Amino acid sequence: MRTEQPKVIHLKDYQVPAYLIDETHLTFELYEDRTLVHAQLVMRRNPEAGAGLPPLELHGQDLELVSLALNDRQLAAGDYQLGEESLTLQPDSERFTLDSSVVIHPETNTALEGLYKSGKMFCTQCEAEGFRKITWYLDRPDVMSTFTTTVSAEKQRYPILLSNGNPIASGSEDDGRHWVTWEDPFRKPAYLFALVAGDLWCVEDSFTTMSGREVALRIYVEPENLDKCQHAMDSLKRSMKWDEEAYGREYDLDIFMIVAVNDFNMGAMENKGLNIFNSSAVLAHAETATDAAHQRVEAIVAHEYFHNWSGNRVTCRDWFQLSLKEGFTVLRDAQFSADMNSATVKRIEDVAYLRTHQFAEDAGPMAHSVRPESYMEISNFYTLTVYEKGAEVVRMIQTLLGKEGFRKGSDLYFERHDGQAVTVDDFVKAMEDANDADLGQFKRWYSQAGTPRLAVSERYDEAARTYTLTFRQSCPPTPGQNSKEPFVIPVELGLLAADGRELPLRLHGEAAPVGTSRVLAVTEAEQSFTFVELDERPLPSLLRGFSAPVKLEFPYSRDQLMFLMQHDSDGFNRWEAGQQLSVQVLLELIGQQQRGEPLAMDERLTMALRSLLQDETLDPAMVAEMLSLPSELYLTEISEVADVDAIHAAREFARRELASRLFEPLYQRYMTHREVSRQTPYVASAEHFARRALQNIALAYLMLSERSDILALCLDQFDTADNMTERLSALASLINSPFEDKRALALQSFAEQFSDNPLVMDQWFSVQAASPLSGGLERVQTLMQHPAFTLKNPNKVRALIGAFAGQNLVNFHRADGAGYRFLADQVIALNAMNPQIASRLLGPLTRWRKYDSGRQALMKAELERILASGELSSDVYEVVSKSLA
Ligand code: B3K
Ligand code: ZN
Repeated sequence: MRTEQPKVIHLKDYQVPAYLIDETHLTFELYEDRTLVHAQLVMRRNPEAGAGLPPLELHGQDLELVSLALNDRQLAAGDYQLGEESLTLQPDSERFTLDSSVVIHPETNTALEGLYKSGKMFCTQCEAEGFRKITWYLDRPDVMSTFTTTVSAEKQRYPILLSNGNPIASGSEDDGRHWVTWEDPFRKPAYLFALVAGDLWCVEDSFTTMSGREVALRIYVEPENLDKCQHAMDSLKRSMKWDEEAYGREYDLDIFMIVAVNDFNMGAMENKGLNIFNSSAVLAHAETATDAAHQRVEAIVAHEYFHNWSGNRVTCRDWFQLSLKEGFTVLRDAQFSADMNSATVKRIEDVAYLRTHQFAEDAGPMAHSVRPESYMEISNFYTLTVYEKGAEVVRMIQTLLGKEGFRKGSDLYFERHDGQAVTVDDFVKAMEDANDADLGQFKRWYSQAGTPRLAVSERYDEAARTYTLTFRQSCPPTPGQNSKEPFVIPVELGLLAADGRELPLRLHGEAAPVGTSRVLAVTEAEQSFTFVELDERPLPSLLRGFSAPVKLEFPYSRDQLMFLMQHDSDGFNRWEAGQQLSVQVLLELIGQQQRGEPLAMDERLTMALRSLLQDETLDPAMVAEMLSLPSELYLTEISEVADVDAIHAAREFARRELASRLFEPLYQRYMTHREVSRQTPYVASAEHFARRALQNIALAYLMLSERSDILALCLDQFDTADNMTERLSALASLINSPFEDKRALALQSFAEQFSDNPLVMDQWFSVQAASPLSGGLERVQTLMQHPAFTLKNPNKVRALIGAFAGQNLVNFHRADGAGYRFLADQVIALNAMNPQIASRLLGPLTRWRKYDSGRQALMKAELERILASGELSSDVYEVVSKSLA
C-alpha cells in the first residue's frame, strides 16, 4: 500500500543485471504462525554488465530479516541498507555466496501472491514479482538459477511436501516434523519457483516421451476431489503427445505434477515441473462441471504444459516481453483445442471473445501495445491484449509464412534460445532467419496499440473482366500514440460466383490462377488488388478464418450475407455472415426502440436461421453458434454511445421473435437431442458437446414461449439430467422465466444438492448474478450474505460480483448509479485484501466513455471516490488514474 504515486517502469530503461545467481538453495520451515526461509545464493558479477563491483541491490517485500552473511561472514546492521522494498550491500569479490534468513507470514497473506495458505495447505504464486515476498532475491526473469529446495513441516498436517524438479532426499524428525529436498536442474527465473505443502492425495499415471523416457504424472487434490481428476489427466497426456507432434517438443523432467488449490488469483501457473492450478481449471466431472468447464480444463492444462517450452525453457528477458510466452502459448493451446475438437467452433469462440473484450480494451483508457512501453504495476498487464491479441499476432506470422515455414521458425527459436531469457525481437528474428523473410514492418503489431480498421471497396469492370478490391487501413489514436504507421494485414479471401462456386484467383500479372482461397498482404494505407478473367461480378468472402485482428468494413447487403451464410466454403465466414446479418437487424431494432417506434424484425434473419435448423447435415455446434445472437456486450462495443436499455430491449425482442417464428424446428431439434442425451452416458468429446449445445440453446429459446408444456420439459431436464451441462442450462432458462415459484424451488434444491461443492456453488452464484430480471443488484447483495460466499476467495468474487458487473448490463448500468456504487464499494474493500482481484474487478467502470453523459458522470464519480478512498495498491491506483486521465 502506498500514499505516493507508484513509479513508472519503462522498457527503454532496461539494463542487464549487474549480478547473476548461479545456484539457489532454499530451506522453508513451515509453522502455523510463521515461516522461516533460509536462502543461500551462489552469485557472481555479470560479465556483460561492465567492469568494477557496483552495489548489489536485492528485491524484497514484507520480509523480516533475521540474519545476513556474505561468504560466511555475518553482516552487521551497518553493512547493508534496508529500503522499503530493497536491500543493498557491497560485494568485495567477483564471486560470492550470500546467506539470508527471513521470517514471513503466509498465514495472513490474503493477496495470494508469494507464499500463502489456501484452506489448510501452503502454496505459492510467484509470477510476476511474488518471489520477492519469499526471500531477498534478484526477482527478474533474466536472472536464471538452478534451485534446490528443502521443505520442512509437521508430518501429520502436511504429509505432502512438493517443489520444482525431482525429489532427492527426505527424512523425519523426532518432533513430528519431516522434510523433503527437491532439485530442479534446469536454470529458471524465480517467477517459476513453486512450493506446496498439505494433506493431498494424488491420481497417478505415466507418459512415455518420443525418445522413450518414462515420465510420472501426478495430479494432487484434496481427498474429496480424487474422482474429478481423470479429465485433466487425459488432457495432460493428449497435450504431451500433441506438443511432440505439432512442435517437436519433448518433456524434460522425470515427473510432472499439477496441484489444485481453491484460492487462486487466476486460472493456473506453469511453475517448472509443478503446475499450480485454480481448482476450477483442473477438476471436472460430468455431474459437477459443464461442457464449457471441461473444455476450459483441457485448454488450461494444455496451456500450462506448453509453457514448459514456450516460457520456461525459453523465457522472457523482462516483463515487457510477456507476450513472447503468453501470446505464443495461447496460440499453441488454441491450435491444440482446434485439433481435439471442432476447429471452426473453437475459432468462432475465440474471435467472438477477442472482438467483445480485447477490442474494448484496445478502445479504452488502458489500451496498450502487445509489447507495452511502460507500466506501474506489471500485474495489470496480464491482459487480453498481451494474451489474445498476442496470439493473433503470432497466428498472422504463421499465416504469412505458411505452416511449414512457421514450424521451421519455431524449431530454430527453441534451439537457438534454449536456456535463455529473450525478447519478442528474438522470436521474430528466428522466424525471419528460418524463412529468409523480412518481418520488419510486421513488427508494428507489437508496438502500436489499437484495433485497425480495414475498409474495403470493390469495382467490377465488365468489359475488361477484372475485379478490383481496394483496402484502406487506419488505426484510431490510443493513450500515448496519436498516429500509427500502416500494419501488415494478411487478408485471406475467396471470390464466389452467383451459383455459389468458388472462383479461381488470378491476380493481374500472374500467369495462372493460384487456388480459390489465398492470402493477400495489405501493407499500405491504401492498396488495390485486381483479379482478372472474371466473367461475372463475384461476391468476396473476406478475412477468412479471421486472418487478422481488425475491424473489417464491406458494404454487404442482407441478401449477400444470407448467400454467404449458405455458400461460403470457409466455415468461420459462414458464421461471420450470420453475425453481420444479426448485427444489422439488431441495430435496426435498437434504432426503432430509441425512436419509440413499434419494433419490427427483418424476416430474413428468421429465414436464414430456419434453414440452418432444418439442415441435419450441419455440425450441431455450428448451428448452436449461429443461433446465438451477438451479445449485449458486443453490441455495446460496436456502438458509438451504447444505449444499454435499448440494446437489451431490442435483443430480447429479437430472441422472442425468433423463438415464436422458429418454434417448430426448435422443438424438433430439442426433442431429438434431449432424447439422445437421455440415453447416452456423459462423454466429454466434441460430438457430445455439439449435441448438448444445440439442445440447450433450443431450450432457452423455447422457454421464451412461456408455455407450460415447455416448462415441464425444462423441469424434467433440470431434475433428471445426469450431467451439469443439461442441469445448469435448464436452471438458467428457469430463473430467467416468469415462473416465479419454480425459480425459487429450483435454486433452492440446486443449492441443497451441491452445497458441499464450491465450484458448483460458483455456477449457482453466476447464473443468478447474470440474470437480467429487474432487482438484480438487490439479489446480488443478498447473495453476498450467503454462507457459501466470501470476498476472500477470488472464484466467488468473479462468480458473483464479476458476473454481475460484466454480464448483467441492464442491472449494473441502472440509471441511478447504484450498480456502480456497489462495484466501487467492493473494489475499495478488496484493495486492501487482494489488490490483483480488486484491479481486475474495476474493468467495467473503466469503460465509462461508452455511455450517455448521465451514466458517464456517475461512473467517473465512483472512480474518483475509489481514488480518494485512502491508501491504494499500485494495481488499483494505475487502473483508476489512467481511466480518469
Ligand atoms: N503465467 C500465468 C499468469 C500469471 C499471472 C500473474 N499475475 C498463467 C498463464 O498464463 O499460464
Ligand atoms: Zn500462460
